[in-house]
Amino acid sequence: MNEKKILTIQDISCVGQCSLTVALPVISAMGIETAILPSAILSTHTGGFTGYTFHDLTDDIPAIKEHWKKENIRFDAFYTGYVGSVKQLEYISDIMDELKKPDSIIVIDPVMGDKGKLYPGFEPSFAKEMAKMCKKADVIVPNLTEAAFMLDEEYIEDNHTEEYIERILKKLLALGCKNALLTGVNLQPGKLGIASINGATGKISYYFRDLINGMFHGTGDVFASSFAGAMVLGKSVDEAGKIAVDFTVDAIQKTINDKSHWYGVKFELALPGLIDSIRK
Ligand code: PXL
Repeated sequence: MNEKKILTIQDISCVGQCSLTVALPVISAMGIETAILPSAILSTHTGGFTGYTFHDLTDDIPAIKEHWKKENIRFDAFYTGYVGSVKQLEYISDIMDELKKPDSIIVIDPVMGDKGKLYPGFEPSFAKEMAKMCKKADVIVPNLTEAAFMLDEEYIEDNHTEEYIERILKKLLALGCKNALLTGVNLQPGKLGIASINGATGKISYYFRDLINGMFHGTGDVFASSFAGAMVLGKSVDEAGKIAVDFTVDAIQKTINDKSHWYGVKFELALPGLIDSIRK
C-alpha cells in the first residue's frame, strides 16, 4: 500500500473558488487522500466581495492536533495556504513537527498578497513570521508580491530581468527551505511562467506559457494545490511546476469568455486534463 495522505491547512471561503474549495477537490482528483484543517471560515474570499463574514479558527487548532495525536494520525505531506494569524503559524509549525513522518513533504504557499499589495487584514509583520516558517519547507511557492514582502525586496510587476529573478530565488532559498519556486515571472514580452531553484544543486529552471491578460482570482491556489498533489505523487519540482502551470492556464482558458465569472476560475472543467497529465 503506498497511497499517500496529505493535510492541507487554509481557510474555507464558502463561495469564491479559492483555498480549501480548490485544494480538496483538486488533490482528491489526483488520487491522494486529502485531510483538511480550516484556518478560518469566510462567507466569500476577500478579493472583490464586500461585507464578507470571517470566523477565525485559531483557538480550535491545538485541540484538533491533540486529538489527531491520540488517534496516532500522521501525514505524508503538508500543504499550507491562506493562514489568518501569526498565532496560527506557530500552531501549524507544531502540527508539522508532531504529526509528520520521517520523509513527509512540506509545501508552503505563503499566501498574503498579489500585484504588489497585501490582502485585506495582512500586515508586513506577518510576512516576516511567514518567512521564518519557510525554513521547514521542501518547497515554497510564493508569487513575486509575497517574495518581495518576505525578503524586503523591490516588487517589480513585469519585464523582469534574469538577474532580478535569480537574486530573489537565492534569497528565498536562504530562508532555509530546500527548494523555492516563484510564480508570475515575465522575462519575455507575451510570456508568463515560473522560475525555480533547486537547493541541492543550485540549478535554476524556468517554464513559460503565453500570457493571458487579466486578473484571475484563485489561480495561486489552483497552481499550488495541483503542484502539491504532483509533489506527493513523486514528481520533481520542475515536473510538478509544469503540470501546475498547464492546469492553471487550462482553467483560465475555460473561464475567460464568461465575464460574469469574475471571482474565480472554472478549474473543475480542467480536472480531466490534470488527471491525464499526471499519468505521463
Ligand atoms: O486565493 C487566496 C485567498 C485565500 N483565502 C482568502 C482570500 C484569498 C485571496 O484573496 O481572500 C480568504
